Amino acid sequence: MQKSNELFQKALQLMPGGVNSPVRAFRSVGGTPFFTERAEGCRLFTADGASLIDYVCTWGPAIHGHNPPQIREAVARALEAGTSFGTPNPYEVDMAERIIDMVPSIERVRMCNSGTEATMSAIRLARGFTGRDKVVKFAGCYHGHVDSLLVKAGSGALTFGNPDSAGVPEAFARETVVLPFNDEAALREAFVTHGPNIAAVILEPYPANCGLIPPKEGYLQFLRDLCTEQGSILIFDEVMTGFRIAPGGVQEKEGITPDLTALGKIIGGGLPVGAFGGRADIMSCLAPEGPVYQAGTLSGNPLAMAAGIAALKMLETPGLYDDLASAGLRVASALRDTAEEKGIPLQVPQRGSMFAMFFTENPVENFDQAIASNADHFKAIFRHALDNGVYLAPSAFETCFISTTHDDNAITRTIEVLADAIKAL
Ligand code: KE4
Repeated sequence: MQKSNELFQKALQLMPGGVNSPVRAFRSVGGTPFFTERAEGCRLFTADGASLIDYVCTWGPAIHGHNPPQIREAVARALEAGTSFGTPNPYEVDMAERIIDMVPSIERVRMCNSGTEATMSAIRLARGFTGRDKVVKFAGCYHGHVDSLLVKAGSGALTFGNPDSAGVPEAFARETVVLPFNDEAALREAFVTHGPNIAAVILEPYPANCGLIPPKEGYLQFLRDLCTEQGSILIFDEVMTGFRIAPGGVQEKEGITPDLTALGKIIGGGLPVGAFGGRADIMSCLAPEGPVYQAGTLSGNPLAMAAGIAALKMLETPGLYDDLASAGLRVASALRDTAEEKGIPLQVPQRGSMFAMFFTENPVENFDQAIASNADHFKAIFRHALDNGVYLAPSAFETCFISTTHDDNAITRTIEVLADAIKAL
């Protein structure tokens, strides 16, 4: 790791934590990060010549693996015409049409440059549309570094948010009500207390930023019905799950129609992107049609659109989602079986090509249960895997992703390495 270490020492002098995004610093798993020089298919190739089977997939976008020729060629073609125009361009129309066709609830859409921008804008839109101020979120759900969403519950079923980051004024946090996920009583109580002032409820429909926590049977429908009853906007943050769980995301899989959806990651094909969209009557409140302002210098950038359009086209491959889900189930089942043989309490929630590991006795249903799991065991698994050529998400509170390029050899090797890691605990 000599070259990576040298680069990291230099990076530490230049960038806070030596990174451009905190989780990459390996602070929660120990050690220092490797530097990647090239990525191809399911593998990262490090500055020190190592080759790693990658389950981070650049945090979700690389559903087709790294550097697929279809995306590379689409970007190269777009690049011939220039990098950015600052005017409407044909790619934006193509992208908007595809998103509206693929995501059941989206009638109109706005492109932006990150998932954070998408959720931030959806919240502002919901507040502008309803004239209400409060927003309900769930402990453990991450929606990007939006001031008003960087808050999490104290203890107890219902609390005012306390800032989870310096720099977030108490006044902002007070407008955020943080609840435990999968708890219908807490939701009902929040609406009894704040109902007429709740602009929106925002959630990851499959929370995947605290490991992976599937919703209980009926919970999403309960949320939908309560928001309808109370006139609050239901926002699905599908930045991660959109186009990953199904072409139309979790909302297609579960048959739930949110009012607004935030998107990102896969629709950029690896380039910076975000999008939000939903009911036409809500979206018509957005400038320049309506009073809710939102903008972006590079929103709808032709290179990002070209990459994303290529990625969306590739999702039309017959059997793609079934194959991804089979691979996810194969890994999850193998890990469960090994842990059971070894007598290690391990939960491996898996949805499609997403899986996580919680070292704990019982299925995890909320954030408090997630953080009670054995993070030291996860760190040991992470380290053993990395030392043996398998790169898992560098935190117990992230989710792993499988791509269409994780072939049988890669999955078989991964299962061998992770089984050895579990046996060594
Ligand atoms: P970005 O602003 O990072 O593009 O998207 C924020 C975001 C919003 N919503 C969900 C459900 C997300 O998962 C994310 C970003 N995900 C994290 C990791 N789980 C990105 C990695 C990072 O922060 O470096």
